[in-house]
Amino acid sequence: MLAPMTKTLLVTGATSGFGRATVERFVAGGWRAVACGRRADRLDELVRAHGEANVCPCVFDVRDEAAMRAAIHALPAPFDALDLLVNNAGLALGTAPAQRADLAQWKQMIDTNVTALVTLTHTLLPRLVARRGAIVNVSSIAATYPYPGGNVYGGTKAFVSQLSLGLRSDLHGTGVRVTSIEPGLAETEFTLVRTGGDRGASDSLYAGAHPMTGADIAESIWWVANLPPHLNVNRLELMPVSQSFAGFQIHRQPGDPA
Ligand code: NDP
Ligand code: 8X3
Repeated sequence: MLAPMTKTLLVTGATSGFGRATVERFVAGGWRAVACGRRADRLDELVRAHGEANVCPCVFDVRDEAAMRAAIHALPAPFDALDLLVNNAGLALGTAPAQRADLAQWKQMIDTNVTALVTLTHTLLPRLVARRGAIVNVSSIAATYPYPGGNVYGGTKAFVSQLSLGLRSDLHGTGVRVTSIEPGLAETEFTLVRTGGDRGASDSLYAGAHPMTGADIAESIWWVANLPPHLNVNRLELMPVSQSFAGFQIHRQPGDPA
């Protein structure tokens, strides 16, 4: 009997949260992983834990197109034969209402969550088409449900969700699968980053909520990627049971007639 071929995935944002858990889940399942991020020490930890044959560190800032291209170009065999791209690197910055938001933070979210994601996808598409591979884009419930202070973050994730559907259309007939994963509350470094390092704010958001974990999201990515090749999950929305929907807000003017 022929041994099953080892597949390779590339995960952005592999130094933390969903990305790190995804690398760990896929390596445990027999894949090899290209693990990307800016914090080289964390990528080295992954290599030490799982071995050089299974994890290839790839250090670059996703917003730096030249660095990204150089890093992808330098991938050694067999890590250059990609079967799956997980576009996971991303962030939210701030929770201020639009009228008080910091424009630099808005631009950083757009540069990271949108521009870098499309640049890397465009770069890797020929390889993915050649191997009838797959793309998993990490979007968010914020793509669909607005909330106060979500403004540009939600906008970037709506882009990611809609781009995923558009890619499905364009890749029709190529065998390449595309999925948008849309998680809600999950405990990672996400809130620490969003609040500029406010550990108290992060801890109190998750306290008592039994949020999802990186491992939960990694498991859903694993499931999507390992379905039979004739099946495509277009979008997958996940929340912890503790999270659900609230109503619309209504601002009442004191003294206004009914
Ligand atoms: P983390 O903050 O734990 O991880 C974010 C990852 O993105 C890190 O590995 C970080 O790597 C990487 N990253 C951020 N900016 C850059 C950059 N400029 N260049 C390279 N890498 C970058 O958060 P999560 O794991 O929660 O977030 C992963 C994705 O999931 C994001 O897209 C987020 O929007 C999305 N998401 C998160 C949810 C949650 O509740 N946690 C819910 C829904 C979606 P490094 O800093 O080392 O470069
Ligand atoms: C992260 C989930 O609800 O904080 O994308 O926007 S939320």
